[in-house]
Amino acid sequence: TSAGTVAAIDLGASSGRVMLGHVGHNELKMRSVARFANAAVRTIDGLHWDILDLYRGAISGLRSAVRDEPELLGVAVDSWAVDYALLRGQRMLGNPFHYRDTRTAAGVTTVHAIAPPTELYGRNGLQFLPFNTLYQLAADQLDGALNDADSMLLIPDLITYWLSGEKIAERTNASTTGLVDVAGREWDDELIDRLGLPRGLFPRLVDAGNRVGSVLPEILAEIGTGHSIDVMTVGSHDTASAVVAVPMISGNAAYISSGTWSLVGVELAEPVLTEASRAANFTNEGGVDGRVRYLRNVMGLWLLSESLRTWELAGQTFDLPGLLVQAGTWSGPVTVFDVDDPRFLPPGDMPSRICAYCREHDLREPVTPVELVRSIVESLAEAYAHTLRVAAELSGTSIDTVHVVGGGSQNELLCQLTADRTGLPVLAGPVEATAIGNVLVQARAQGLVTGSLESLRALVARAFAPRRYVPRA
Ligand code: LFR
Repeated sequence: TSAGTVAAIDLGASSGRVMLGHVGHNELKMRSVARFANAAVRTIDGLHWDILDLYRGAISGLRSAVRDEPELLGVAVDSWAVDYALLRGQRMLGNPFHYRDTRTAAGVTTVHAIAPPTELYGRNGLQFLPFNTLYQLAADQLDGALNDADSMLLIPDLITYWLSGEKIAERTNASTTGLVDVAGREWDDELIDRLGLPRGLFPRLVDAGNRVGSVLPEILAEIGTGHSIDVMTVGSHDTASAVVAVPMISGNAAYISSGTWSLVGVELAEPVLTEASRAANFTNEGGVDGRVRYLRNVMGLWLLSESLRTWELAGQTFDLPGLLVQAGTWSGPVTVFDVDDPRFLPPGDMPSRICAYCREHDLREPVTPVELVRSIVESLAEAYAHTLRVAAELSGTSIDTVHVVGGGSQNELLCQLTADRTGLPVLAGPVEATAIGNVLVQARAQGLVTGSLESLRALVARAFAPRRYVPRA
C-alpha cells in the first residue's frame, strides 16, 4: 500500500472545518485547510442551523483542499447527530431545526403514549434526550410538516447527497434517530409504522467505510479540479468518528469526547440494555465496525461558551484562556452543581441559570466570572468522574485510563481536575480526533491502511502523542 490524501468535512455545533489527512502504512499527517463558524439562527418558528452557510464553508474548503492536494482521493462528512432535513425529490423543504429548539416537547408526549420509554430502550438502546430524531419527526408529523416530504436526510447525509447525488443513511448516525433497532441495526419498521411515520422517508442504511459515489461534475468545476474525487461514508456521527481516533492502548480505557457536549463512556462489543442502564440514561450508539459506544451525554463546554456569549452581549468580553488560568488559581470556595440539569439545554443566560440553580439547591452562588468558570469546570470534572464510575459498574468493565479528545483536551484545568476527581491518569488529545477518525476510516476504505480499530488507534497514538495528567492527592 502507498500513501494518499483524503479530506474530512467535520461540522461541529460551534464550528466546521475541512481537514486533509495524509495517510500511509505508518504515516498520519493532518492539515487544516478551512475553518468556519457555525451559529444557530432563531426565526419566528424556532431555532435553526444555517445549513447553506455550512455547505458554502465546506465547498470553499474543498476548493482549498484540491489546490493543496490535486490528487485528492476522497471526501467524507461527519457532524453532530439527530438533526435532519426533509426533502421532496431534490428539493430541501425548509431549513433544518436545531436540536436545542423546544418544539420537540409535543413529540415526546406523542411517542411515549405509543411506545413507553422502557419499551423504546429495549428496541433502540438509546438514552432519553428530548431531541432524539424520533421526537422531532413526531413533532413534524403533528404540525403537518411531513406531508410533502419523500425523504429525510440526517445532516451529514444531506451534505453527502449534495456532493454526490446519492441519498443514503450512514449507520452510526442513524443509530441516534431512535428508529434503528439496537440488535440488528436496521430501520425498526414496526416502530416507524406504529408512530405513523412514512417508511419511505428513510433511505437505505450504509456502513461507514464505503464508497457512495463521486463528487458531481458541477461541483468539481466549482472547486476547480478535473480530477475525480470519491464520496465515502465514515462514522458520520461526529462522536463515532472521534471514538475511532481515541488513542486507546489499554484494554481498560475510557474516553471523553469533550466539545460542545461531553460524551463520556467506554467502547463495548455488545449493548447493555438493563433497567439500571436505562434508569442511568446510558446510550448504546452504533460505532464504526459494529462496536457499541456505551456513553452518556454530559452538558459539556456549552456551559462555558454560553456564559461567555452572555457576558459578551452585556458588553463584557473575556478571553477564555486567561479566565481559565485565573480559575485554576482561584482558592476560594467552589460550588459543584449538576451540569445536566435540563434548564441548561436551550441557549440563554447561563450565569443567571447557574445562580438560580444554586439558590434553589442551597449552594453558594458563584460571584465573579472567574469563580463561575471554576465552578463550571469543577462541576464538569465531577460529572465525568461520576459518569465513568457508573459506566464501569453498568457494563461490568474496569477503567484504568481516561482519554480526553476534542476541544476540551486543550483545557488544562479540566484535564487536571478530571484526573483528580477520577483518581485516574488522563491522556489528553488529539484535539481534532473527529476529523482524524473521519480520515482514517476513509483511508482504510481506500486501502491506504489496513487493520482493526486497534491498529488505527495505535497509529493515532504514534502520530499524536497524548499529554498525561496524573491525579493529585
Ligand atoms: C456531539 C453530538 C452528540 C449528540 C449531540 C447532538 O457533537 O453529536 O453525540 O448527542 O451532538 O447531536
